[in-house]
Amino acid sequence: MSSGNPSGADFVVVANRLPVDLERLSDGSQRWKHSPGGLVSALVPFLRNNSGAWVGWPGLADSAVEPFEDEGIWLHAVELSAAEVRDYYEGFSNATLWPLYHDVVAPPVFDRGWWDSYVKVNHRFAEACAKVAAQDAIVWVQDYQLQLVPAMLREQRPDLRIGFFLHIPFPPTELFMQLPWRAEIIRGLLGADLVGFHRPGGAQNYLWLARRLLGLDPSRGNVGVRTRPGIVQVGDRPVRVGAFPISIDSVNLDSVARSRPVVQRSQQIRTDLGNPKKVVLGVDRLDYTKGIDIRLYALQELLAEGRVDPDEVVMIQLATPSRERVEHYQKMRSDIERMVSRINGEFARVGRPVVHYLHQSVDRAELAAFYSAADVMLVTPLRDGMNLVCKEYVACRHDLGGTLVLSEFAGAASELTSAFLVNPHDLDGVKNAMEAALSVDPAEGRRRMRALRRQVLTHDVDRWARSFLDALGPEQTQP
Ligand code: ADQ
Repeated sequence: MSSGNPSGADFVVVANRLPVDLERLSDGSQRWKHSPGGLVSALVPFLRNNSGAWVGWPGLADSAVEPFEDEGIWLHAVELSAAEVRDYYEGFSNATLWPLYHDVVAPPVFDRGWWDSYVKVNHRFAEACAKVAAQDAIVWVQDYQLQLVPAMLREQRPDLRIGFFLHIPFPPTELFMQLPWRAEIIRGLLGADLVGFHRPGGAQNYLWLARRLLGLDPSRGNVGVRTRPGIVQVGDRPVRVGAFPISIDSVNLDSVARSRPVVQRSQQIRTDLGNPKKVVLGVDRLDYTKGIDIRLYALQELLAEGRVDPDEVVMIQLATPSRERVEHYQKMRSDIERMVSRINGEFARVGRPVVHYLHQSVDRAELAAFYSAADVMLVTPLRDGMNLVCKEYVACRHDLGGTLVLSEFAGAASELTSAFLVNPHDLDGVKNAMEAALSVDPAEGRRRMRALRRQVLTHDVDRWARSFLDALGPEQTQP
């Protein structure tokens, strides 16, 4: 057991990915690219003020990288082989856990080889973190790829204060019970002092499973846990379990959307579209949980029934390429692209497509311009831990324009109650909500948007990070 690292970092974030991506260029050389997500910007102040470090995979297989400092934060790369990327990441993380935790909207694959790789790679992350963390440091482990790290790390470094946050939904207990390695995952998370979920339902499911899977019979190798509201008692060690709904850097995005170049660009987008009466927008990682197909079906039927006029309404779907080597994603991409061409084949005119589909990532300013240009924003996931896109849309609408159609199955639905909430499994309900959003009375639209903005601007990602870290150990971190 290591006795701790006196010269190490006092605050360590452990995540599957580093906040920078290593890219291999066509000439064989490599370079780092910043990937400025909300999580990174929320944690940067804590990292800088607490001699912070970040442990993660740089995004390229078989890349050994020495630790280096980037903008005041030490980055420690964990190396993964090509086989580990296939088995731990694309396999167990994205073809077992991802579908299982999203209500099995695709069938999860249970493969013992993938599980072995998941255990091995989680060990490597725990070891890397144990080396980097100073005595009594705070460690914050992120997400479903690393659920075994808390217990593995506690075994090596009992001095640490360990938090874990799950960014995706935690599933209903009946579904979780399908997992052959269910007890191992619950035990892995119990190594933390605080386990956080987006929604109280996830926390409750976890508490139930801890009792059911680990608490019944200590003589059979169970740890003998007891649970009470919000706490699992592991021997004399309490593990707190709670809900911490994540958000975005709302104030910053609001000011990006107000900037002159973004306002001009958003007008330009409408002009480029031929100044339609209404612009409808979808923005997603191209993932089968996001319900992109549902909104396309709904649009197609509304057009066919004459409830939407193709001369007046244009839809834009921005889809970031995602997990392109996982088979299910390849099929979904071609299904969606077929639907887009079918709608355009039936309803477009020359120079006037009804659906503009961009399988591309755009930068933050461009994204803000799209949000500002859209009259109706469609966010229709079958299941989503939170969904940040809907919050980003709201943050960009300082003009109180725009209407949000939001799935009840996104974590954000419990906060954004002034949206047009829909059940994405109910196609008629989605169609009705789209029609209502397209024809909303302007005063009613402004009333709804004002309420949405009040929520999003007062609950930002900084507040989320503070509330988690306060619950984990308030006296030890400086914001
Ligand atoms: P994701 O599944 O990635 O996150 P989401 O929360 O919507 O889902 O975040 C997607 C991010 O990607 C947003 O910031 C969005 O702006 C960006 N994005 C999407 N398409 C883009 C495009 N074409 N160009 C540029 N940017 C694009 C997981 C969980 C969510 C949870 C988050 C955070 O699945 O439920 O909200 O983590 O915890």
